[in-house]
Parts: sequence; structure tokens; C-alpha cells
Amino acid sequence: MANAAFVSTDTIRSLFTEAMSQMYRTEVPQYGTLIELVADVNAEVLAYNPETKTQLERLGELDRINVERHGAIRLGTASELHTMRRLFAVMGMQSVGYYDLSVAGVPVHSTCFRPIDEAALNINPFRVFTSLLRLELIEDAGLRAEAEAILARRNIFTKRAVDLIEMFERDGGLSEKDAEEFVSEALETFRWHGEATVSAETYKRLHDAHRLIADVVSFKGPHINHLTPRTLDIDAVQKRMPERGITPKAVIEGPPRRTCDILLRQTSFKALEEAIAFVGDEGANVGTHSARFGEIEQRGVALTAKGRALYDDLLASVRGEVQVGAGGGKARDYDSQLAEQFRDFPDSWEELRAKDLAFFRYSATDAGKQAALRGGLKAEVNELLAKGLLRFDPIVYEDFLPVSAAGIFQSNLGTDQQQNYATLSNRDAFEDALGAKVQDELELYAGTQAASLAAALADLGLSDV
Ligand code: OOG
Ligand code: NI
Repeated sequence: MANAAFVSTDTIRSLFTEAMSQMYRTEVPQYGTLIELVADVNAEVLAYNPETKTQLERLGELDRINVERHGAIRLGTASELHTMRRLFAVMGMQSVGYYDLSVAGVPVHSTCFRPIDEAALNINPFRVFTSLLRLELIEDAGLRAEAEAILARRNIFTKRAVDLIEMFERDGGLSEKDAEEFVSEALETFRWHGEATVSAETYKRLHDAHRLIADVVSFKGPHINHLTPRTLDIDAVQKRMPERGITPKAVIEGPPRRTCDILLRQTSFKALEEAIAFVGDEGANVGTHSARFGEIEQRGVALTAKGRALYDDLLASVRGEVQVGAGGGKARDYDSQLAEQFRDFPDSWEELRAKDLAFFRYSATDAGKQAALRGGLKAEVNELLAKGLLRFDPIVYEDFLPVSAAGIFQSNLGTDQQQNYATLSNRDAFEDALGAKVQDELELYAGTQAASLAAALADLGLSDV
């Protein structure tokens, strides 16, 4: 940090996460209920599985679980995405991964803003799944022009938020007082507004083109649409949701329950129907809109390109065979088929590593450090592992899954609205709007793995493999 008077970007991110969580708790009361349920289940998992607790502690991951959240927003214009990148940079978050959801009938492309280095992730891995509407996918030229004109009129950032972003960019940091002000100004962008910026008639036309278009275009800003806590046992939380008056969607997205968790499992509950005042209604004719929902996630190990290809193949084979209906029909068939197909995915850490399916963090064991003092070790990774001188632990998957994300979009937009867009994905246009390259998540995991191995070997007095 350039200046000792500046607070770290990690601190600003933590302040922001806390403020966002407080705001969402008052906006969506079921969120508070969900947070309590997740905290109860996580405490039970840690109490009954001391090895899990010890492992999380050793990796420095125990403390982050209770503050860990991800949210999602949907933006309307290139310039909104551009400023959003600068806003997240103040909190130490960068754009990682490109997700094209048009292939799943959702007219957006997306990225995840998140911290990238290990220390920052362990302090607070707050992430925001950020989508940009692809107006070019609106077929009706008149409606497209109208949507563009409506979006061009809005400004989703407060003047003071932009001033503080500029101050951060110019000076290289923010003082504590400025950081606090930045957090409260930035929060304004994510707040829910019950008044639409369009008439009921315009809303309906946008809505008929796609519900998501109405959600992005009709409001003053990109309301945060969910805030997701991380659980250590998603099946337990899913099962216990009804006890607390919450109805989850029929199936858990992602891989099945396993001994060695991989990637990301997610489930959500239905969006709220919220009262909306349209322009020209004078309060007489209040409509409704559904945007905000609840979600929980469980995270597992990050997969290599090879592991990911196997995951995608197995998942596609299940989805090709069993389609879960909007009302949850065939959910059981889906779950059993998923478990069946994934038998082909190795389920021990040793095998996942040996077959190069997942990323791991290496470290020297105490025995290894003792042996290093005596000298004479050879830089043979497999041998060092077999002798217990080196160990490896899973690297957490910090990103999202496009098929799961599309399922979550769909279930909250009403599953009836399947539409196929025949356009190509457009990463270049996304990066132009963003004003930066989207980072490759696989390279980040590979870098973490390589750095951990180099450090572990150095600890063993061995400089290279
Ligand atoms: C984002 C949905 C994607 C996830 O967890 O995959 C998402 C949205 O509905 O805007 O949050
Ligand atoms: Ni989500």
C-alpha cells in the first residue's frame, strides 16, 4: 500500500459486504432467515466433523465461511459496466471469467468480479456475478431503440461515488473516512427502487420481449437480486428450508453430493412478487415485478480443463436424458441419474490429483521440514507425498458455472420462457465495454498451484522439480 493513511482494499470490501448484507436483510426478510439456517448447519458440520474444521483452519479458510457471500446484478449499457469495473477495483475485485448465457436463452453475457489473490480471498472472497444485457438480441428494432433510449437517460452511480472512485485511482487508495463514504455511496447503486422509470404499458412490451429485459430497463438501477451465503452442507440446508417457511427450487444445480466436493452446488428459492409503481399510475394502478430471490451454495475443488471437460460431458448426458419440469416433475429421476452418471468422476483426492482433474495447494509437512534439516531429499513430488513429507489440499473453486447460472436465471424468470438465440458469443464486445480483459480462471488456479508447490519445495530445501 502506497500510503499508510489508506485503508486496504480488503477492508473496503469487507465494509461493503457487511453494509450490503444489512441492506438486503431489511429488503428481503427471508434472507435473514436463510443466513440463520446456514449458520446453524455450518456450526453443526464443524462440530461433527473435526477433520473438516482442522483442514479449513490449516488452510486459513475457516474465518471466511461466515462472511462469504456472492451477489448478482444485471447492467444495461457498456458504460455502466465500465464504471462498475472501476467501482469494484476500489474493493480489490477484478473481472474473472466470461459467461455467455445467450446459449441458454438468456440475453446477457456476464463475468464475476472477485478478489484474486489467496490472502485477499481468505479475508473476504465477496463476488458479484455481473451481467450485461445484450440489446442486439431484441428482435423488434423499434423496441430495441426504445430500450436503448430509456437506458441512455439513467445514471446508476451517485456523483459522489464517481468522485471517490476517481480519488482512489488518482491517489492509489482511500482514507478510512473516504472509504466509509464510498461504501454508503456505492450501496445506493444496488438498492431496490419500488418506482419504475417507465409506464405500465412500456413495461409490458419489454416484459413480453423477455422478462429479463423488463428487469434491466425499467428501473433506476441494477438492484442486487440475491446475496448468497456459503454452506458446508447444501443438502441439509435444502432439506431444512421448509421448516423455516422457505420453498427451494426442485433440484440442486451442479454436481451431485460426493465424498470429494467439486466445483459448485447451488439451489435457490423463488423470487418475491414486489409492488411496483409505474410512471403515470399516480398510485392507482400498482403492478408487480419479481426480481429478487434467495440462493445458497456449497463450494468444492477447482477443476483443471481436463476435469472440467469430464464434468461438462457427464452433466450434459444427465440433462439430455431427464428434463426437470417447471413444477419440479422428474426431480427425483434427475437426482438419481446425476448420481449414477457421476460414478465416472473419480471421488478420492489422490485420484483427482493423479489424473490431473483438479487443482491442489501443496505444503511441506512438519515431518518434511525435519527431514529437510537432515538433507538429502530429492525433488520427486510423488515420492515426497508418499513419504508424508509433502501434502496437498484442494483449492476452492471461486467462480461460477454457466449451466447452473442459466438454471438459476430461468427458475426465477419463470421456466416457461425458453428462447434460443442464434447469435455468437461476443467476448470482444464485452471486454470493450469493460475496458479490460477478463481474466482466465484456470490460469489463476494453475498459478496458485504452481506457487504453492514452489514454496513447499523451497521449504524442503529443494528449489525445483
Ligand atoms: C445471476 C444468476 C447467476 C449464480 O449463482 O450462478 C448466479 C442473475 O440471476 O442475475 O448468481
Ligand atoms: Ni447466484
